[in-house]
Amino acid sequence: MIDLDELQLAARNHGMPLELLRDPITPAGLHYLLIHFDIPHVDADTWRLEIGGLVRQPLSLSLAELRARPARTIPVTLECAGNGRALIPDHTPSQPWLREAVGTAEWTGTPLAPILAEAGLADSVCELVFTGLDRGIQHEIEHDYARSLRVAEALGEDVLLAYEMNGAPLPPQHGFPVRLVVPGWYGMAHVKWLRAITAIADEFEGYQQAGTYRIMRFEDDVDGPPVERMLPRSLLVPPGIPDFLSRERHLAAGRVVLRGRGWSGQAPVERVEVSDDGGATWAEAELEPPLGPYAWRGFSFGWDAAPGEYELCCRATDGAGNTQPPEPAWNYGGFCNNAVQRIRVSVSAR
Ligand SMILES: Nc1nc2c(c(=O)[nH]1)N[C@H]1C(S)=C(S)[C@@H](COP(=O)(O)O)O[C@H]1N2
Ligand SMILES: [Mo]
Repeated sequence: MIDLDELQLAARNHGMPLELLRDPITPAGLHYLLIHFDIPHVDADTWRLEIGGLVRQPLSLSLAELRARPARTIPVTLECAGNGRALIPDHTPSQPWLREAVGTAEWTGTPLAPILAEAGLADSVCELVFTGLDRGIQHEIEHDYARSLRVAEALGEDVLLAYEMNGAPLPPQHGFPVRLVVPGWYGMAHVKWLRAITAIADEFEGYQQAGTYRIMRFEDDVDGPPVERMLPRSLLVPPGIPDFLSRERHLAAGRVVLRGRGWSGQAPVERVEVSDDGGATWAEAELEPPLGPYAWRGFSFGWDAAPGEYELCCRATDGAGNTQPPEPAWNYGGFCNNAVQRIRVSVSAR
């Protein structure tokens, strides 16, 4: 069960209502939200992005200067690494997501790689550190929210300094004025309220990099593999109508088209299967054309619903052969739970 500390986080950070899976692009106000500390107040006129550390030419860019650079818009699915945490027993107390910490927006920004080229990375550079304007205390460590990327990842052609979400300036809660977008990676890499990019010669030791986002076997197990790219996952638009409290679904017998979306940060989704018996048997869903290489892919499945009780499931497989397990793999942080979704459905005679 969740405690009051977790409820306090859940009341600040909202998920995407799963019925929004019907839309390819999630409206900004319905996209999930994860904010570790407070939303910083930012004056766009005086804000600057400082690019420094081991570079030949440090840069200081205003919002107008960033906006004047070449722009790209990419639909990107973002998912919190803790999505599904509440369904993992005995995890560290944290944001108690069920399955709703996901959304897809069109992010507009300027590619990072040419800016790093202009700054001129020294040969000794190992990682780039991305620091936000937000500060707080986690695990008794006071720090600015900061994450790093290895040079090769930071130079990826689709990594953006994004200043628009769905064609409008970033809302305060999503990182105004500028956030990092690292397509394919779990949410923690997409640093909001960006203030600095620093080139360093070692591996970054900041708390959000070295002290968490690891597959931990016990508290303070920081030697586990780092959490990076999203594992494949798929979710159904909940069919029929919900019961207010249990959220169990109710529908009338007959043909229903089940719809949903699947994604993976490892490789594009190539297959989705649906089950109406809790995963005992599976049938192929039909895939919609992809929205882009980093966005969820729509699917549909024609289901002949006879009166009875069902457990609907769906399962995505990506082009690298990764798929979803029936049960979560346990880890102390409650990360990367991509177990198949289970929806209780009650079908009544017409
Ligand atoms: N500066 C900063 N960036 C941040 C965070 C944060 O707390 N501070 N949270 C991260 C996490 S854990 C996630 S899942 C995503 C959530 O992005 P969203 O709120 O725009 O959906 O932002 C990431 N970037
Ligand atoms: Mo997250």
